[in-house]
Amino acid sequence: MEGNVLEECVLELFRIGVVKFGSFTLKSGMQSPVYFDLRIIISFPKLLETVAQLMWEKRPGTDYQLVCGVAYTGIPIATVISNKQDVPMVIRRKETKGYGTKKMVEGIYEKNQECLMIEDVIVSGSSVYETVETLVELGLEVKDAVVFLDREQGGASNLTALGINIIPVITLTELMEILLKHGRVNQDTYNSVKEFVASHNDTSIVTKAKISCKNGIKVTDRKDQTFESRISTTNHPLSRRLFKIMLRKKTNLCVAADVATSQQLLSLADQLGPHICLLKTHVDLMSDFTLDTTQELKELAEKHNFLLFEDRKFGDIGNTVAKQYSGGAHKVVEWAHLVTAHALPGPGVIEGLASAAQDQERGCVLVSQMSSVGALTSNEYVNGCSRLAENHTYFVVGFVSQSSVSGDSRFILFTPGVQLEKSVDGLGQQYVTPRAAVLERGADIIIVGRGITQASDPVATAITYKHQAFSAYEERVAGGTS
Ligand code: 5IU
Repeated sequence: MEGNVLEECVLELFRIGVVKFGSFTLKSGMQSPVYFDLRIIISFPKLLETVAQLMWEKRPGTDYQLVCGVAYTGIPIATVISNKQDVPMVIRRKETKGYGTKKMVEGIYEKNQECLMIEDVIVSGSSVYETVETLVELGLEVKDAVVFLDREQGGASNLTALGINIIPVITLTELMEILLKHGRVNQDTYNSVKEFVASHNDTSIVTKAKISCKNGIKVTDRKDQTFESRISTTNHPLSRRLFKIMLRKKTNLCVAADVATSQQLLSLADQLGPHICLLKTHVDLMSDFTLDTTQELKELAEKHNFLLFEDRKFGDIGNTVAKQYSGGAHKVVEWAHLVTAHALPGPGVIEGLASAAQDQERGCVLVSQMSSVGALTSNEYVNGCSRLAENHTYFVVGFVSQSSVSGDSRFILFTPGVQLEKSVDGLGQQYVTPRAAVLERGADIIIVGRGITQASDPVATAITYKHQAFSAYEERVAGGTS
């Protein structure tokens, strides 16, 4: 019976133009002789209902508290399932609002609820993976994903390896068999698709970390690993130094000294030095900057054992950033261990900075997400940053971010927008507490500016931030597996 419903459904999908033959470029850049475009299903409500029913019947479990459709075409299918089966639904946004994972998911949910994923087509499985990853980060249990069509290009095995059980309603081969049997395609078309499937069955996906599901996949996420264990996995000498400083001084606090004079900068560095692992500067704010100031700063950094971090946010082509970094009045490369860079220009910005650093021990931190309201750091940008970092581990130490943008334990996550109370500053800055930054947003190091520099007692206040952030880190790794 189900066989007939499925066959009729496939023939109907073919009739309305969901299945196309020719030469198509897939999202991954791969050329394919067949394209399956289920997006138009929303124009055929009855057929949409059939598709949703066929998918629901394939669910392996019996006790889902939620359904979630992968954007975009999974969403209308999941909506129909949710409505017919009376199972509440959640939606994961495709574009981030630029902050926290929580804001990426709409709908009401509770930790440990089991969610069934719904997707129209899988090629490599990356869209399913990204959606599951967000839901798992929020504490939901996601084991099963029903997809309408498996294009048999490696997606199912990619996801199985990550602990996600993929159940297709139909594979591309089965779909072609139905079309051939009913004379909708000829033998040549059938053969060309078969050959394509046979020669394109091993796509891969880039993953942040393995998904932690009840089915026992080991969590290897950065957040769960101690700084000690990360010393041996990172290959950047400055990351290793920073981990050692944090452990020795029991501090993951970076102070942002946005001050106007050398005297203020040096005084803060000396007073706060014992409590910080890193001092972040904007030396272009200073009216009396000279290289003598940086000489004294370097001495204080040695005396108190912290590193220097100039937040210049380099963002031009390689040739220009190389000159900006080594030249001008500030000669940043000569004194700052770390600098920030935007990923917008692509690999050239990192290569330019690295060329100017020559053989000095220097590194950069990519701005992956910003703390300000309405930041334009989309998901695609964030993923692009991670890929850039993975390809340039000799120079990239980590990311400035507002969420756990990478599960890769080699990278250090720096989170600004931190104060003792959740608040805003009137010019777009948004603050979370040190605990929330470390435990909810996955920060390794918190960056605090005015919360400390404008406090009536900056030293006592820095000690409070230091304790809160470091104990949150200890709590985080105590809950981990390594
Ligand atoms: N900073 C942010 N948010 C960001 C990035 C950098 O606040 O997303 I990238 C900088 C700006 C300032 C410091 O130098 O971090 C935070 O200072 P306050 O804690 O005073 O807001």
